Amino acid sequence: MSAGLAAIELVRVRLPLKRSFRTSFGTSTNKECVLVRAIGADDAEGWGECTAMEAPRYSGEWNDGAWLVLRDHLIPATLAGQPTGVRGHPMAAAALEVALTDLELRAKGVSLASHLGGVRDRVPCGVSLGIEERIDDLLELVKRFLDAGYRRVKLKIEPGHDVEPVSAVRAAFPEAPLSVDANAAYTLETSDAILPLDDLALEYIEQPLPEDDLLGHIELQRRIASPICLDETITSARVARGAVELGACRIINVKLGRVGGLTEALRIHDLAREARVPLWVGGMLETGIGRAANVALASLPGFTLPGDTSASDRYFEHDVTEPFVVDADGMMAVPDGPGLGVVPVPDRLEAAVIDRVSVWP
Ligand code: SMG
Ligand code: MG
Repeated sequence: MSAGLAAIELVRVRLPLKRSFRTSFGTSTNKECVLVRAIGADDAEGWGECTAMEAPRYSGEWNDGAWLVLRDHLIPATLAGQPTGVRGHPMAAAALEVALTDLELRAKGVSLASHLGGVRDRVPCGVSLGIEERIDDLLELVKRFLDAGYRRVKLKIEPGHDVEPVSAVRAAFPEAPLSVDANAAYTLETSDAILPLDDLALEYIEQPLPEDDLLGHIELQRRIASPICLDETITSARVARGAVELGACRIINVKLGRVGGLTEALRIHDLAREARVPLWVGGMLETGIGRAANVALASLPGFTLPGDTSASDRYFEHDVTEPFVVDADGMMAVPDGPGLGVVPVPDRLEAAVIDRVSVWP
């Protein structure tokens, strides 16, 4: 992979979020992440985005750790043409893999979507809404995004903010495609509190229990009719196979970062498709760089459900790329240019940069 690589740069960016985003594990007011820029011998570029956040709360990765493992381990090994030997750090590894793939595909003039085997030029979009203190604010947000055409609205829940707000949304929008996401906030024992959600015709209940509780999810899935969708639990194709075969979930959320990159995401795609388990592409509040990769992945045939692939303006006043938009029918165009099909807009990127470092061979 090192052929034609002159250097790899890490660029840390911070973008204010238009509205703070609260989940069961914390509140984000800014999007801060590490972008990877692979530089070819001829000054060609390839970009990737690390989906870790500022603190290790969604998973064990976080931006400072990603910066160091990329700078001191993943990138030096890659520039030397050696296997990295790194365990863990899937989000950091995925960002590097996407940047190298983008560089390579740009040289060939092939889009990431067609390289991966995409079959759609537009993908259906959902939106994920954070926990709101006031139910009226939540109802107003749900209305805004349904009116904008979004094809599924996901509501974040946690103990104390679950059955009541979700029932209110269901009552106000009887036909809307709704789901919930607990980000692992319950245990099998405390999950009795969310059993009433089973009567609200949800598309799925996402990650109710801790990521390592496969047995708990199997048991809970036996008790409820709504499909369980796993997110945090699905860290590899091997885990996905176990979860599907044992009945721990009926739907899978695929995130490139969480599973360690494109190669592993394709393995999960293929096995889930064979097992007839519907997939959708998750989100980590990505900038346009990460979003481009997500949307390319969502163009594959197994991704039949709307993803957390929302428009740039749902998150940011100014993205680092040209904004991604959702059309009135809830669909987003898959970039068809070479590689990711998008690049950072120089002055937008500069406005967001908070740190950078280059690593040479
Ligand atoms: O990208 O629109 C987005 C956010 C989607 O809810 C979302 N992501 O567990 O699925 C999830 C969360 C993880 C990140 S919360 C900041
Ligand atoms: Mg989730």
